[in-house]
Amino acid sequence: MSAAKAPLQVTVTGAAGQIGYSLVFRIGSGEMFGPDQPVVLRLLEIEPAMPALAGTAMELDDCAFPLLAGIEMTTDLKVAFDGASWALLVGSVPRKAGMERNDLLSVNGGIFGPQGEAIAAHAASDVRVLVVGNPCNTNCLIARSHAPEVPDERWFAMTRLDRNRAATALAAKAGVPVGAVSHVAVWGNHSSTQFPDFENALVNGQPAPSVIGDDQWLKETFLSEIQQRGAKIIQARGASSAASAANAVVGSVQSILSPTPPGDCASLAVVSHGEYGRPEGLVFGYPVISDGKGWHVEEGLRHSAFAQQRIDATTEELLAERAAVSDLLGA
Ligand code: NAX
Repeated sequence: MSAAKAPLQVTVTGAAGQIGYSLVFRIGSGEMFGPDQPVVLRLLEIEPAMPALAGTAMELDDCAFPLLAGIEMTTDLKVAFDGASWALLVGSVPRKAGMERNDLLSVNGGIFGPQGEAIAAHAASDVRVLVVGNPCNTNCLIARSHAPEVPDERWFAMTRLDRNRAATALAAKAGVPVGAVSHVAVWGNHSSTQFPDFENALVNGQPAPSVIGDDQWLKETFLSEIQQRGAKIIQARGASSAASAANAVVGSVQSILSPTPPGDCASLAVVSHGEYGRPEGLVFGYPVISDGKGWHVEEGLRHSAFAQQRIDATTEELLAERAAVSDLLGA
């Protein structure tokens, strides 16, 4: 019999929040890292949320998850990231009425800079970081700039929820189960300028545009539905996406850790090295291929002038965000 694996240290920030309340159970159950991988949850919160976090931890205890080897609750960055192999940065300050996007960027910069420093100083040498808290691409850029020791390929921001929304919409339009849709990637920013790439998406292995046969729907209805889906959920639920966001965190991690099926791609925002002519250093949504150990941005995809214009627009937005936080960037 092989020896039991050592527990994996997994940090979740903002763990008492809505997404955290769904996410930590899916990690504790073993769903994220597999049925033979024990985990220790390292849960970071701010002081006012510690009582709620204690409640979440009680519920984790009450699940009696055999793979949950420990729960650490803390407000201290050093404790939170100590030995972490995965840092899931969910906690952030939501946009409040009257707050400009630039205010939001700088408030969150104040959170993600110190977290980047703490990751560099205290996390495990194999740490991987997934930023969920919005604006996630630029928060990831800020954290990474404060942790230059952590290689570029370990940083990710989440576009998976947009990808899942896009896959579901394409499947509904084509009249097929969602599992028949593949190779869906969201390009650029996780914001309303994102480009969910329907041109390279596949339905039963065939190009989605030819299967769907309705260009106008793809260019207008589909794009705006995916770009505005988050706002629609808020309208309906009175709160932003939570369970589906946690589900997308699970999917993002699995898409990094598991080989990408042939003909498919993962959708992740990663540090640009100039792929497809995007500026270096931006945390940019791309199609990604993983072999289970490493990953690369998928090469050789083509875009129409229409798609290129959208990709350029989301690039411009990310450049403007980077300029807005320039004084919060580290090295
Ligand atoms: P909540 O407001 O329910 O929870 C956020 C939690 O973060 C709170 O418990 C708060 O106390 C904590 N927090 C705040 N500052 C902190 C700090 N400095 N250190 C540690 N914890 C801190 O938000 P929730 O609905 O869970 O969403 C979390 C973030 O995910 C938001 O920024 C949200 O915009 C973002 N989202 C990102 C998505 C994506 O696809 N990338 C989709 C879902 C979601 O909108």
